[in-house]
Amino acid sequence: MPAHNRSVVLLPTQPFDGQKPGTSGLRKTVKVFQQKNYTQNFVQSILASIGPSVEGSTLVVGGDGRFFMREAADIIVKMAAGNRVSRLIVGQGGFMSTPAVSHVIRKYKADGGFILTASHNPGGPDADFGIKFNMNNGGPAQDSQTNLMFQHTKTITSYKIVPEIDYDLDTIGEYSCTVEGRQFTVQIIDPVKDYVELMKQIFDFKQIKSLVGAGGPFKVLINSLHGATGPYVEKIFIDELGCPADSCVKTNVLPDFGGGHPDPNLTYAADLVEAMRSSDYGFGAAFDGDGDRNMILGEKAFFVTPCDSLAVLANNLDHIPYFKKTGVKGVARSMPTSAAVDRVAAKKGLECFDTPTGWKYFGNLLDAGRISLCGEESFGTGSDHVREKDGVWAALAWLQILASKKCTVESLLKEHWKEFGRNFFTRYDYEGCESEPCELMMKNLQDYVDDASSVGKEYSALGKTYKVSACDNFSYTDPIDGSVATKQGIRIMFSDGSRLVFRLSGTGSSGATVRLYVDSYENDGSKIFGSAQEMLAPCVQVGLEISQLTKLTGRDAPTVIT
Ligand code: VG1
Ligand code: CO
Repeated sequence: MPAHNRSVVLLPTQPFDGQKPGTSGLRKTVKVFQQKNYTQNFVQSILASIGPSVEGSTLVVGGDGRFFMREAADIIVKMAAGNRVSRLIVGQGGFMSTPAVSHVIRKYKADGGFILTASHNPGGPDADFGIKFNMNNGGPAQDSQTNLMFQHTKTITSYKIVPEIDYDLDTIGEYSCTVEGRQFTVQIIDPVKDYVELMKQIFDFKQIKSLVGAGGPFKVLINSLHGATGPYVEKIFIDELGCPADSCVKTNVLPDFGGGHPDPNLTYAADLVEAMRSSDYGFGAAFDGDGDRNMILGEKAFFVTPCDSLAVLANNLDHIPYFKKTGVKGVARSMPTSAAVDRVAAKKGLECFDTPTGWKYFGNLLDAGRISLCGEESFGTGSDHVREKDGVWAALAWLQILASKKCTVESLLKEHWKEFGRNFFTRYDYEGCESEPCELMMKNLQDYVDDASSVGKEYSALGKTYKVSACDNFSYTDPIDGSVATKQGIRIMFSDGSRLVFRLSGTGSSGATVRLYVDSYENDGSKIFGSAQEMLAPCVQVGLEISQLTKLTGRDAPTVIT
């Protein structure tokens, strides 16, 4: 029998405002999480949302290495004990990437898991922290669950904790004690091993190695942006696939991500773009803080938009051993993502779904076996192997296809455009705006879509004229459980097939971030290889005109263009 019999302590607390989980978990500045009882309140509310089955449950804990992760992991260990959880499976040091947590929940049949991350948001004492909770399918808690959490944060009066638990976060092993007569175990595991095994089951590593291993035809450059993929990338690309050690950079996980934004796009992963441009790498990839996002680049930094990446993968899944076994079911994309993948689905006779922004909306479709592949324009790509988007998986999927088809990134994409036409896409982000004018802008846009006379209106910019053919605020009914999500983004469609989408971000820690998404389809062979920014510039102008964005936010240029 374990030596100590610990007691649960009930500590009084008071609600904090604003503990409402957003697109993906609760994200606030570290300073906010460090307030007395702030983290405890939210953790207690998550545990309470599970209901009576929290007693005797097994939960997973992992985080992306950012500042405050270890403190939060320790709070969760002690509060899980206080709430009669039986077993916690914790990544060594509190560390595990988001897709790896999803896999570990599924593999060990846990009842859910905490992910300590603010994902692509910066880290450090003056930056962001976050807590996500995933369910027993390994996927993000759905709206009904996060609503329960939020309700609880508004009425909380106390939380349960065992102030002393003997365990060593940094040493792999099992630590058991007795809490009020019941056994409580903290199991510290290698955060990388299970995930690497999974990747080896999904892909043919030997074939990828023949492409990228020492002496192979392709040099790769993988950039972890000092985020959670670092240890996974080193193990997979260097140890398993035999890439030279210097082909993986920024793989040391830093609590502040080296001061940068761990967000794999052309702005925040500019060093990857630069290195690819000035050298002879055949493939480049970068991942975000918690390892679920990816950016794919070809030779000379040829950029693959996430929308196109999804479509190309959908068209070539049969080159990946996993899908040879499971077959390819349907596909899904978030609404703002371009319809490039829809064209592949149509050709292959696959079901295709259009869901709201956020991975949680793919969960039911994946669980029901309706889709094999899904993705978002925000650099998220994944499949039914886990219930999160998965950056390293996406890079391996691309490499497998390139190795199997013996082609380059650019030639694969250009062939794709020739066959299907091209969905040009761009996203403008206006980060850190004041909330009030942004809310006003969204209200005005709501009035615009409610106004019957909007359809038929014409706008001209840069020599092009657009006529509104339809507009709405996107709402989604889940085909599996019938749940409804409303107001998921203003859509303005034009008669030439172009589209504007407006949303406010749900992942920021303060203020507001406006996202303006623009896409159009082109099938004219003389235009499909043109520049997306040039192609979409007139439509962007129209978007700015309709929304009055510049006037309302005071911003004449976006923070990031994707
Ligand atoms: C953003 C993206 C969304 C993504 C979410 C979480 O949400 O647009 O597609 O699922 O981040 O990604 P929002 O509400 O800010 O637009 V991650 O990698 O930050 O967990
Ligand atoms: Co992320």
